[in-house]
Amino acid sequence: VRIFGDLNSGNCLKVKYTADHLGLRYDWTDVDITKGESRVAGFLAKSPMGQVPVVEFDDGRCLAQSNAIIRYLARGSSLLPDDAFTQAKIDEWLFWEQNSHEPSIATTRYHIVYLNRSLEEREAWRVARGEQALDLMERRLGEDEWFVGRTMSVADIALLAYTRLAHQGGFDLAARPRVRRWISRCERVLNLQPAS
Ligand SMILES: N[C@@H](CCC(=O)N[C@@H](CS)C(=O)NCC(=O)O)C(=O)O
Repeated sequence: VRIFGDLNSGNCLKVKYTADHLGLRYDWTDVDITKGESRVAGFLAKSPMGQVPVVEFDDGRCLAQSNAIIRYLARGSSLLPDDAFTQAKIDEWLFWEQNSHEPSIATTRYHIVYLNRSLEEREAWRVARGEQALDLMERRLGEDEWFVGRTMSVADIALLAYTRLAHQGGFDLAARPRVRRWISRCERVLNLQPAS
């Protein structure tokens, strides 16, 4: 398979973490979104959504949307148990991540890391929603070590990508020890160095 992505993007890193953990062989093609490379005709032919990540399979079929991709790659592995209700609980977190976590935490980081805005320019409503999302994660991790089930699943990978980079958007995890321990737990399993 070929993965089209940007290694600074958490959405793309979700796909890398999943593929690496599963030991999948893939070619990585860098797409520079700051130069609009995901909006050119050749890329739009692979995904009309015009965003990375996109995965192209050997038979030419393409798949976009990070959480759809990791869910598909993980089928048959411990990252996505077969039980239908367990999968639905994983989907709960995947949808929540896209609706309530990524638009606040990832977008705030995007403004700072990609657009070079200052911390003072952060949008208050996104900051408030991001803080709420992190608080909810802290509460959830008071009950269990993983978001769904007794081992790491794609729900953890989807949430990990931008949570471990949240400080780059000015979010402070100091008062969220369970989230910090969960990040370390995920990093150990995925063999990742702590993010700077
Ligand atoms: N919901 C999508 C979001 C993808 C997304 O926002 N990709 C960004 C990078 S993180 C992108 O390609 N931006 C360039 C653009 O929109 O032109 C997913 O989860 O894959």
